[in-house]
Amino acid sequence: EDAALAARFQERVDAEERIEPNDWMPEAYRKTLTRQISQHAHSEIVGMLPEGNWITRTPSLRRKAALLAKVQDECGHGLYLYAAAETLGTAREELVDQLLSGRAKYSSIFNYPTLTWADIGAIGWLVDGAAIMNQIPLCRCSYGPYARAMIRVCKEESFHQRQGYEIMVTLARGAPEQKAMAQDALNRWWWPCLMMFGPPDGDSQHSDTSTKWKIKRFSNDELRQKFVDATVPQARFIDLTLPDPDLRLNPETGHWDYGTIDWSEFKQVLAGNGPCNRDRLAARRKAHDDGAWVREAALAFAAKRRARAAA
Ligand code: FAQ
Repeated sequence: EDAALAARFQERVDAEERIEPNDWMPEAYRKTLTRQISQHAHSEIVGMLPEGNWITRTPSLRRKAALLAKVQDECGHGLYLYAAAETLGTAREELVDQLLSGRAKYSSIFNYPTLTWADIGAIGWLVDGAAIMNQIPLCRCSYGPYARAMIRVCKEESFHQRQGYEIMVTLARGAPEQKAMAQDALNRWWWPCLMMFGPPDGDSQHSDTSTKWKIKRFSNDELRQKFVDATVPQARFIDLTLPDPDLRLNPETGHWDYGTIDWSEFKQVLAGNGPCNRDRLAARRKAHDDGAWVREAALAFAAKRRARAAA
């Protein structure tokens, strides 16, 4: 690669200029962004499944309307993100194929089951809360299409987070059984949510280059800490207990110190051995197969239109 082009590229990034699809960029920049954006897209699409599980069993019509809207938003985010990834030169069909064949990653968090209604509250509160923490800085990502997509996505995630927290507030102030259900969901989702931010900084292989290229603005551990600090008072407000006996305010740093994360669990989930990995991929494959007729019809229609235009 041309060293002068690479230097010019880095200058533009350092000057906070946005890189656009037709601009020159290092191959490794294109590759890591395609990786991250497509993983993000897959996460949105697979992320519809745990909550989709409860659409037919919401406790009220109002809850159903909100949950339906949220899950539809996630689908929209996925499509938006596939479109952003495509601007880097890989076709959506190829990206989807990577997911369905098990070659692509998606967020570890979506490999956990939604056992009770309270899980829908916990996902909105914690999973969307973590997603926002990670995505707000991505609104300033050096790659234009990704940064712009994130602005709208973050606005919607913020509504999702409130929706989830409000479910938790309602349960936590309800009957003892409801409060117990909320606590149980918090117990199960807390640690996996901390893992969403990725491996500890020392083990994060992409962080150095992604920071240099201003894809990442904060490290995995920095965002994880921000999330813990933001969530502790929210849990206290509804009188729920975070399942971490080591959690305490550090008077020197002003941050909440937390206990040791079980990274072996994270590795197992990434290796395909989480509680729901197989179910999630099976559901996506079935949806893809069931939708084959739509793709065929769309292609046939496009071919007809082309033939008509040529005639
Ligand atoms: N799960 O070197 P790093 C949502 C992988 S929110 C699985 O630190 P990087 C909204 C990583 O890919 C969730 N894999 O990597 C929603 C890499 O593997 P690779 C999606 C993980 O990229 C809410 C390896 O470990 N959000 O969907 C995870 O610098 C509710 C080494 O890691 C995004 O994708 C993990 N948790 O930092 C939807 C945000 N963590 O690729 C429905 C955009 C790490 O070499 C319902 N992504 N890995 O094979 C990012 O910000 C970054 O990619 C990080 C990882 C921070 C996730």
